[in-house]
Amino acid sequence: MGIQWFPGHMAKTRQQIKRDLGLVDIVIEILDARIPASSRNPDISSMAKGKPRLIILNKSDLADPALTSDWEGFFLKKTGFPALAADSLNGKGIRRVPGMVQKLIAKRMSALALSGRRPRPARCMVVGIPNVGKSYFINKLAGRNVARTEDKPGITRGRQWIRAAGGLDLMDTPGVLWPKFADATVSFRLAATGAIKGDIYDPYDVACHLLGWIMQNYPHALRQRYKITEEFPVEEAEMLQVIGKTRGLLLAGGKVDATKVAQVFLKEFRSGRLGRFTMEAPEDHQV
Ligand SMILES: Nc1nc2c(ncn2[C@@H]2O[C@H](COP(=O)(O)OP(=O)(O)O)[C@@H](O)[C@H]2O)c(=O)[nH]1
Ligand SMILES: [Mg+2]
Repeated sequence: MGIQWFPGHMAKTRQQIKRDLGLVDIVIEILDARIPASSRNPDISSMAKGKPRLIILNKSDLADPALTSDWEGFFLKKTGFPALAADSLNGKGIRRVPGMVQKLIAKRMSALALSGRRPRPARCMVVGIPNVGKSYFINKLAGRNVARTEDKPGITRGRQWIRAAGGLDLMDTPGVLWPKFADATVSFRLAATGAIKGDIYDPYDVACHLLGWIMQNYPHALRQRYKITEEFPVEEAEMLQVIGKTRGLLLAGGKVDATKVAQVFLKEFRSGRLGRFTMEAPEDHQV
């Protein structure tokens, strides 16, 4: 499975983010807790060099809690930046953000105070790949519906600030970074989690691949969800057939509607109904 997709406005967006970074005290980097390595755009580290940073492992409600905790420790150890698990849909973890931000920029703020400036809120820029939850995170932090829910990279206009509790000002437009499709595995993980849209990959391929991965790594989740008691078939495609039958997803004539099963399966995975999964462990990655 390969995904080739390089939007033309990527370079422009990067320039914009670089300019905007000059206006902020700290970067809040949002990652997907299910794929912390694949959802990370490595360019941010060179772009935001020297800036304090807080890493958010968002969608942690969908991720394996033990691995999320491993990732928190890993990021702190390897990058020096603290990582915090959050669920921006329900607001879990969000309350800890202002305190962590203030701590991370305390030195910078006291330097400002020493040079005679008046205290001001901490200016934060939220960055991350599309669909990682930047808008939801901003809205939860600000306590109202302010951030645009659609990503429109490349638009230039005056920057505005959203006042949030705990002495934070958030840049109203998050920095949208494109994921890096480094290899087929990364592309697959981005597709499976829904970071990239369905029109550039085949949902059936992704569902089969994902099914294979879950059969290996979280077999009990499949058994529980689809009430499977017999031994798993070897082939993922056959497994999709089994699920299709138990779900009654049949075409006229009684054959399993494989396309439909693939869609349903992906949806159940992404919504958390199948369970909580993390597709990457820190020990397999360098950050
Ligand atoms: N389960 C879960 N879904 C989330 C979370 N944060 C965002 N979402 C969902 O992810 C999708 C993309 O969120 P959005 O904030 O628009 O992403 P953005 O493109 O980074 O601004 C939306 O459908 C949200 O419902 C989270 O913490 N948990
Ligand atoms: Mg958004």
